[in-house]
Amino acid sequence: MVYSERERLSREELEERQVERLRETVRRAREAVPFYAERLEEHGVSAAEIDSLDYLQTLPTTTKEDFRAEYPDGLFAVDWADVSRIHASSGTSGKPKIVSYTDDDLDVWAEVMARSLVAAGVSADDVVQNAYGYGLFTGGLGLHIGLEEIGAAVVPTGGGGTARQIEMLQDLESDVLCCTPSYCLYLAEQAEERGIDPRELPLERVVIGAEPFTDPMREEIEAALDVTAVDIYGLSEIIGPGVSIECEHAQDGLHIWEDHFLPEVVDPQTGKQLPPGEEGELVLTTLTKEALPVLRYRTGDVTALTYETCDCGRTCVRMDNVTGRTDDLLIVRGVNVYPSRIEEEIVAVDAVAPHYRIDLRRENNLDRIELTVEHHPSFDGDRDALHQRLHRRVEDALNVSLDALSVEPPGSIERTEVGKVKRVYDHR
Ligand code: DLL
Repeated sequence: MVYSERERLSREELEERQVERLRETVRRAREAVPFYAERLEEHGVSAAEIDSLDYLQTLPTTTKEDFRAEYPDGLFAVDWADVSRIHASSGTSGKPKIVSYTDDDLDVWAEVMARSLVAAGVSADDVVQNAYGYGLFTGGLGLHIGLEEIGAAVVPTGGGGTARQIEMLQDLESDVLCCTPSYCLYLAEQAEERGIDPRELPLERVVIGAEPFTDPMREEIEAALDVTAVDIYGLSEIIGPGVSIECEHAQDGLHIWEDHFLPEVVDPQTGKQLPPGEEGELVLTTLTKEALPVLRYRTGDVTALTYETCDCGRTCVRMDNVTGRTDDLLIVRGVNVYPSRIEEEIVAVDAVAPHYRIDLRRENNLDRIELTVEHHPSFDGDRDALHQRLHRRVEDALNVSLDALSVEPPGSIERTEVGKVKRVYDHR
């Protein structure tokens, strides 16, 4: 089932629409945002010339540093009188990125979120518990607006308050839970601690996103709660959740709502566009945003695109599940280490729980990498043998030796109840 027939436009019709909208977005950015007027002038771009998507490559990019430099409202293309909503996304340091929406932008958000939820298999008959944080974070209100649009019964629990979350899941017999993947696992664990079998909860599906996770981690979630876990992706700078989502039908890549968000994948070093199928940094251009048009935003998220039509019949491009960011790369004694590779190895070992922590330190000018994991509550085998097996697995996968591996009892690693999980602690 699709929410809108626009999800099945022919590629020709879709591209025609994209070119028209790109031209309009560039015109708007140039007229209303001094930052873009200057950049577009430098790049010698005139909106009127845009007659194909090839033109995209000649446009300037936008980075998170640009958002910071233009804080709070330098990138807005409308007056405050026309702004209906503000959200913000905080990074690890400095001022947050402030993003704005007009009434029409909120309508677009409702539409792309409705398309996303329907693709995920959520319907008007469902009771949906939304455990993404409400407030400046786009997760809570973003999911909420889409759930209202499709007519589901929303239970707006927001982030945290785990005892209450479990109680609501049971008493209201929620069919769907929306939250981060790490919180999903935490909820399952907490249910078990309270003597409730998480697999017996009435949930049928979970809509997880807002932080990277690997496929083995998803399988772990599906098994823990006996649900289908659907991956939803988005970012505040572009709109929030609802940029793309997997369809429940195929669960094979995330459909990008391309008539609103135009994607490219580029080489993170050179910034050059890469062909479909090649992994690189996702770059997004908004095609319909009024309050905050964004040209070629360097998301920092690593993915690849495929233009083959999905089994579900949707024609829009799909992106791979995002398991990491360009800035996630850890360099340990000169060797590249991706946390997602470590995650895959940990989750593949049955006796180990899907919680981990990576600590990086520098001692005597040498990098140290330390990994902490937990064994499963049900594990009562030989801890030393488990330690050795895991040590070997992780080292083989990483090409760098682990300076310390500790296998701790269940519950030892701090859980994230609200917001996004932090797994890497770089003390260097
Ligand atoms: O996290 C929006 C969102 C809310 C998406 C709820 C999905 C569900 P920001 O706080 O601006 O917005 O963070 C955006 O989070 O650039 C990615 O690095 C990461 N991210 C978001 N969704 C996924 C996902 C929201 N499904 C940043 N997989 C993005 C991996 C994700 N990473």
